Amino acid sequence: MSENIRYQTARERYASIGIDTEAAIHALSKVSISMHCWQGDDVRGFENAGALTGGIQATGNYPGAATTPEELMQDLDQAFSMIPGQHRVNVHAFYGIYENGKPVDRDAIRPEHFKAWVDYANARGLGLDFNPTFFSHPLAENGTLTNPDEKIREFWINHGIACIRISEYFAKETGKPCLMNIWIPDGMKDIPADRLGPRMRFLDSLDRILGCGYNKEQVLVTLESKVFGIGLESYTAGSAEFALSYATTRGIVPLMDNGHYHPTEVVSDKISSLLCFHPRIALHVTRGVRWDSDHVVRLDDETMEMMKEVVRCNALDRVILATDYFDASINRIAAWVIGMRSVQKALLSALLTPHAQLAALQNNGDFTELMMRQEELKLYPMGDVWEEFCARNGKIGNEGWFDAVKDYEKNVLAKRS
Ligand code: RNT
Ligand code: ZN
Repeated sequence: MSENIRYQTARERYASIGIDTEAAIHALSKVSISMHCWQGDDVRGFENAGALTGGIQATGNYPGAATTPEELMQDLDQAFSMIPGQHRVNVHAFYGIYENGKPVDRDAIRPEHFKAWVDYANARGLGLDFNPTFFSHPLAENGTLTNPDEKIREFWINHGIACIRISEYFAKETGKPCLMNIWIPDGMKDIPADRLGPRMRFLDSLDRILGCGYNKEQVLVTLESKVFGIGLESYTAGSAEFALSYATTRGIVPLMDNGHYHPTEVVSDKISSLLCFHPRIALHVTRGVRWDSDHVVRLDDETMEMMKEVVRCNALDRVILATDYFDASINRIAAWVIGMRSVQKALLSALLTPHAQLAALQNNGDFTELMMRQEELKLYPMGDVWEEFCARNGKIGNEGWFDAVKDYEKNVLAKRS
């Protein structure tokens, strides 16, 4: 039990509205978030780092990006040392580690190219998730799983199957299920002449990937939709309707990235709809500013509302959480830490909300009191509970963590070429 006086006061304060802060801290300790490895190197990967394509962009020139597996893993360690809790690492297929540094092509990647990631994760008790990489490749220029050229489409189908094998390997070696997320950028800059054709090819490609036969308990395949990409403004084959219908009919897990909808649409409103029909859903938590800009996640209204939905739908074990953003304009370690901690703070805020009481007000039509309570709750002492949660996890719960980032920047990042 804690001696911390501020925490004890906060605990009493929350108890007065029926909230058990101990239960909240306990629940938060159990939430594992899949942290995306690609914040550390601006989505470059370990192949020969050509341009980032696929309609996504990491803007900024902050010094110190990781350029080798050793650097990226060292940076991940640094970030995890400031993030409370036990999490997972989300790896993309172009982060394989090859003999003599010579990459094999995407259709030929094998588990052995990812052994270093397994060793990394196992030495730290982390889980591993995986993603086929359908971008930043010469054969992705005219589409991947929708490509009208059957040979190229097959190349990408084989990439998808290779990734399922690697995901199985991750699950087996870590002893934890591996989520494998499929996202393709395929689309059109300008008005298409055929919208159905690419979608039917996408559907067929997905069926062929999933048809390879795999252990569905060990590998959770998710499909991520999108509304548009840079240079792909007019048409996206894997739209929301396509992805959700596909996931529903094939029994895979739908994945919503909150940057992938029209700017006034909110994922917080979509979570409960999907939970009515899907045993599990997955989220990429990001922050779009005017567009799918993948800014670092902050403790903003929508992040809090999304996590509130997860908690009040009693779905912490049904919603699989991952971060997905890439900011190259600030210290990348800090970007990871701020984003992950923001998701956790949003979860804590949700866990410290008397959902049943508020729902009763809604059901009774007491909308005035509902609004009043929702507003008053905002100034409850959540920060004191957060600091306690961090302390119990051996982490600093306030701005104090940033000193280590500055030291690391001076001693490690600044020395990189
Ligand atoms: C792109 C998608 C996708 C990627 C990663 C790198 O808009 O959000 O999830 O960010 O796969
Ligand atoms: Zn995403």
